[in-house]
Amino acid sequence: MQSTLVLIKPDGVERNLIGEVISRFEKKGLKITAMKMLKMTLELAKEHYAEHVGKPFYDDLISYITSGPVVALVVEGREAVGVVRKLVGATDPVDAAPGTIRGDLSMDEPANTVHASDSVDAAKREIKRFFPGYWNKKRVNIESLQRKIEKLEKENVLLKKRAEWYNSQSQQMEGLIEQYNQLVKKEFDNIENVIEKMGTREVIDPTTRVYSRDHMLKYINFFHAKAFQENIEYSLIFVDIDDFEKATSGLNREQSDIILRELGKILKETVRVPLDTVSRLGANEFLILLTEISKKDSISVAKRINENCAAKKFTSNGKTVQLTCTTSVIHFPEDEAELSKLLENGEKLLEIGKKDGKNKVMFVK
Ligand code: FUP
Repeated sequence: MQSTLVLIKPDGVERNLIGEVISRFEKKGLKITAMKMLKMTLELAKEHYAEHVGKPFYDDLISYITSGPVVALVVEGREAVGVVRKLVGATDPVDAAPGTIRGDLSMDEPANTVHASDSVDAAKREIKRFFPGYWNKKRVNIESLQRKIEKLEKENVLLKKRAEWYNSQSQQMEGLIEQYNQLVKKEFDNIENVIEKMGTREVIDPTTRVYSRDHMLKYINFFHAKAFQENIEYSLIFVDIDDFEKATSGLNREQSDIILRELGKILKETVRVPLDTVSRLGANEFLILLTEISKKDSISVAKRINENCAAKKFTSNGKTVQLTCTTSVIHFPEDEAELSKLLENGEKLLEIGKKDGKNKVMFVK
């Protein structure tokens, strides 16, 4: 990048051509980096035109250049010295090509509108002459830019180091996550094996989210033995939905499963979970184990189940469904002492109840 000195001479200022001249440099793509208006002293004029001392036009030149204000500019750009000289045109405006400043705007010497440095060395000297601090400022600017670059380079190195560190951390993390996933998978496989060995895959019925039939029968077996040994009263309540197919006609399997799940929820809400255990025995049939309860209270629970079911408006796929249930209550040890008999009689009572009508509560009188 070069800098060069331009003077808009007294005739240019006098004829209001400052803007015109500057705009030609700017339009070309050069940059005005310093500018001031001044009246050249005799001393400055002599220094500036020292090379012309003794020439016939010298006196005229000096008296002309000091006759009025001039505008001094520093113009910066790639090959600025030569480019500006070309834009300015030949010294004698009569010879200057059209399109150049002198070619377009002047007719006389020495009033040829502009001066421009004729070499890089001259530019350096002349800029210093009119803008004594210019090069210092440039140097300071360059130095401060260099300092900034050094700082950025250091930061860049730090950032690269940090990025490497994060990379290595994330690789380690990925390794750990992989190890963890493998452990979890192993653990899952173990659990699957245990469930397999227990003979049932499902403790909870996925449709209704109450206990599965398998789980319930195992649990009742265990609980019955305990109740027998420790003289604990308990009841089994069998719950069957009346005419479920008919009530849910028009709904597909998934949609009627939603209603079954709702009913499972009502059952859990009606009994004393976790003291009591609700399970799904068959398609539309549930079995509930009520522990440490009298027969009378168990019958009340069965009635409440029927009431809660009848009061509920089940909805699925925009269809509202009303349901009733038939329930049977069988009590240990009052009604039966053997578990197989308890189960058998509970089912029988339920069958009798269903033949008898809907919404019945059956128990041994
Ligand atoms: P330039 O570098 O184009 O400004 O030209 P020079 O340094 O050769 O001349 C300096 C100034 O002297 C010119 F701007 C015009 C003036 N001059 C005359 O008046 N008569 C001449 O014969 C030559 C130069």
